[in-house]
Amino acid sequence: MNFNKSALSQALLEQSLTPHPIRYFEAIGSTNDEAMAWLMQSAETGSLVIANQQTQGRGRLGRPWITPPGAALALSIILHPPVVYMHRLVWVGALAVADVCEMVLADAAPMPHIGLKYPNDVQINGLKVSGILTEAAWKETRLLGVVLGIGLNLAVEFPEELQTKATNLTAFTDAIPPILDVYARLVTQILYWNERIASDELFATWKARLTTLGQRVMVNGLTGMATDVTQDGYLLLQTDDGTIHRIIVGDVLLP
Ligand code: BT5
Repeated sequence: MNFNKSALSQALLEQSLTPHPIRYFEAIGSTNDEAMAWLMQSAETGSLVIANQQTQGRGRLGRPWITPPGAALALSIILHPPVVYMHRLVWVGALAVADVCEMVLADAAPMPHIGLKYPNDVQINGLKVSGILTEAAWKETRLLGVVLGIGLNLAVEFPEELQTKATNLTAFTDAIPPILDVYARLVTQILYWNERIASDELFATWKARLTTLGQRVMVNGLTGMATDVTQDGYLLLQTDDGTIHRIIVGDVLLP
């Protein structure tokens, strides 16, 4: 199944996503770059940049994120979280995507497993369906705002090196709703969790969905058991000598 680019336009998105200010692009380098520039011009909370294709999509640490035309969601939303909770925006994005995957796959048989891999992957049956990239803008020590960027694969043809690591929603159902509806649900769920950014509910739901906990993993060069996560976003890793390490945002690998 593919998603025709004619299904998206500035006018249709404005209709579906009222009252959010929107900038839509058929093709763009990175929606996060456009959103960051908009944020610096005082964009309001909830402003959206959406693209049908990204030619320079980015992951963390400058890694590439592929968004071929008409095959995936690519969205950046501008938010203004309290600075003490800004690390939680990754949780907001991940839970919103997980909710959307659950809604879209509600009738899939058998129901695949939707889980989160610390720190920022949404996985279906252990394969990455979505990635999340948050980028903050500061003026000296004042947080001006954050861009929450989300890519969600619908029908991406992956290069060989990703074929055993990545997946699409269309791999699990033939009944994907129109892409405009998927965007609308995603934005609704982002706002739902963003309103709860300070809540125990957000932390507990994120933690409950983390498939990383209870697994033996390798992260930042250390191997051990991922035992817990903390409210401030650390992963607790117990190495074989019994030491508990507090780790922030490394790449978690299975040893
Ligand atoms: C991420 O980085 O997972 C964050 C991706 C964020 C993408 C969104 S799209 C909208 C907004 N605009 C942007 O420019 N970015 C955001 P990281 O954890 O570093 O993972 C990157 C790695 O994922 C790459 O090195 C590849 O191995 C893999 N990858 C690339 N494209 C993928 C895809 N479409 N699906 C699954 N895996 C992919």
